[in-house]
Amino acid sequence: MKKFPIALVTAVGLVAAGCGLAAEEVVLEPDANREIVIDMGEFGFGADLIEVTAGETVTFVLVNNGDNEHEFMIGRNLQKTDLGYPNGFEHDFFEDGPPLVDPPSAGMDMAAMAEGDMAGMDMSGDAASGDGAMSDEEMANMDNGDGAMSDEEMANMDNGDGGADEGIHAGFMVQRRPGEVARLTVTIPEEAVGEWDIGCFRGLGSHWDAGMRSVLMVKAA
Ligand SMILES: [Cu+2]
Repeated sequence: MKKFPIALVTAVGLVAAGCGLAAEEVVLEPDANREIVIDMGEFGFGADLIEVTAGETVTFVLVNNGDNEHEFMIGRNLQKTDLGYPNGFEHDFFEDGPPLVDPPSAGMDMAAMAEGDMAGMDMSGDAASGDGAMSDEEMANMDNGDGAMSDEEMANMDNGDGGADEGIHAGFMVQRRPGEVARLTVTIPEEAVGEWDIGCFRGLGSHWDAGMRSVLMVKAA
């Protein structure tokens, strides 16, 4: 008999906590057009939970309503650089093949790039300007005269995962500048049933640390 009141109190507490969570939690599901509109900004995706069903084809409409460039990645097992910056997922949701992205230039497969497959890359930028010569100013900037890198620079270079630079992560990502939109369409694989993380790792992982993450729940059909 002594245990009964205690059990009752616990149950009431759980119910109350459950109600609080339900009121605050933003859960998104595909709409009638099979679209899920994701509000990217500082710092989040506008949803605590995104629910999809295995076998269905959905389109994530990724809208950057923020003031910074953001990215959208899905995976499991958070990965960090040697310096401790979160920089992607060990298991990429799209590792069996990239999704359809519109515009295609918004999508980047960092794993494919690491393997030397540059075919999908947009090389129309500076690299193609091809004048083959540096200006005097560029030469002056390179020769900063101390002849050595700082320890910090060395540490950043030697992180063992191919670079600590902004945006260098394993896996597939969609990147959007402020005001830009991209559409990512994917048929959810049957074997993807379960829980996944969605994240942005910009700013050396600071976006993730600031809460720019969400959960993707894949339900069985
Ligand atoms: Cu971000």
